[in-house]
Amino acid sequence: MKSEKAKGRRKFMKNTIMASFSSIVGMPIVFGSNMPKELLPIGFFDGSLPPDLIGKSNLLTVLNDRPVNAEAAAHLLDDDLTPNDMFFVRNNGIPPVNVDVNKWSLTIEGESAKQSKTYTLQELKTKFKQYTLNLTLECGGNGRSEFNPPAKGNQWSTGAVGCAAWTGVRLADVLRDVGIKSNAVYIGYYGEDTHLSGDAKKNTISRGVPINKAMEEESMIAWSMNGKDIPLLNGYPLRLVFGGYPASCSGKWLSKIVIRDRVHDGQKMKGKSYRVPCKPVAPGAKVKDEDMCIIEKMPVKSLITYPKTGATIKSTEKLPIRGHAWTSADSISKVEYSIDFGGSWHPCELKNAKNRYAWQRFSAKIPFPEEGYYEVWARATDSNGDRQPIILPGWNPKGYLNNASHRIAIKVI
Ligand SMILES: Nc1nc2c(c(=O)[nH]1)N[C@H]1C(S)=C(S)[C@@H](COP(=O)(O)O)O[C@H]1N2
Ligand SMILES: [Mo]
Repeated sequence: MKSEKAKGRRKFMKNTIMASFSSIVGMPIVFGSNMPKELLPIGFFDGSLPPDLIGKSNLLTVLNDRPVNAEAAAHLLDDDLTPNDMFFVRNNGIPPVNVDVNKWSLTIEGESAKQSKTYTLQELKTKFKQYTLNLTLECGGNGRSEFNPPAKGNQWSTGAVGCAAWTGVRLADVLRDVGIKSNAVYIGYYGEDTHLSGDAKKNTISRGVPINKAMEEESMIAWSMNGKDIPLLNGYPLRLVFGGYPASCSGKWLSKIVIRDRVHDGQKMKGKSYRVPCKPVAPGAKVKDEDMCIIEKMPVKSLITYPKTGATIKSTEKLPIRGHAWTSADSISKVEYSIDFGGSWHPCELKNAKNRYAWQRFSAKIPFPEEGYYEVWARATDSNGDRQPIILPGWNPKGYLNNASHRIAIKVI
């Protein structure tokens, strides 16, 4: 028989757990005392998601749950701005727990900083001018699953991309407030997530961007996504956002930025991480680390978000299609579609972006000559004249930068 003391302790534990459940669900769990202790409230995780995916849609495809990596299928990314719960998650470690926004601060330091300075979140919000920009984030490994020979790592399909309205301050304004020495070359970030090993001394990831990218007017330190707090999994309460560069540069749970007099040498800046062969190599080739170059600008790309692949349409009707196109250049200049496996291309309608590095909406109404199976392909060209390839671009050891045309299947009956 259990002692009264042990029973009391269990009851205390249960009440504490119930209180934290209630705070996450956002209201009291009325019959909580009846709830078997093995159960997690289903409202925690939208039905089918593991509790680690709090705040995310249960329609996401979970590629990995430790660390969490999840993406949305192409047709789920149809909104002009990607809803917070549909935005992909790419974690290298474990997000911080019990974030206290009132205590959150950001320190700027480094060899090329004129001083070391710490700002509370509140100071960032009041001291600097605020901006809201639509910025596209795409993981350098988006589309990795198509490479052959296969590349190790999360097997992203097409969904490690999203475009949200980010609110925050310009990184340049904050860096200038601290003072930048003339020998500055790069900035690096540090976040408050924990290494999978649990070792507090190890960084999960600490990447960055060249100083000229950091100083662009679209480079942001953001605390809000689509008018709401950034979801915990996407970096709550503070993150960097760099459109046009691999999303790995956009540090989440941001607590420190270093201004460096050399290329930042933090975790995942070296070896094969986020680097590609400086010169093209044959598929499957072994590449020496010294022949690998850091990925900077992301290539032009597009995604068909309507209809869903496999859709059926009557031969008497025109098929409406739409999607998004994005680039690290100033803008997308055209998007075309093909229904004859690239034999001929036809222009899509294209909307202007709200600002640089926002994705741009394209659409078309497609007539089909007769009944049968078709594929709709889309390809974008940007203002630099760069165009998406139809087949897989250069193989590389870690499967980065796949910007091949997106294809959907259509049955015409
Ligand atoms: N602190 C921290 N920042 C991070 C990461 C991380 O694991 N920890 N992952 C990076 C990578 S590889 C990507 S692709 C983006 C993903 O951002 P998202 O999860 O908000 O979509 O965050 C980047 N910033
Ligand atoms: Mo990434």
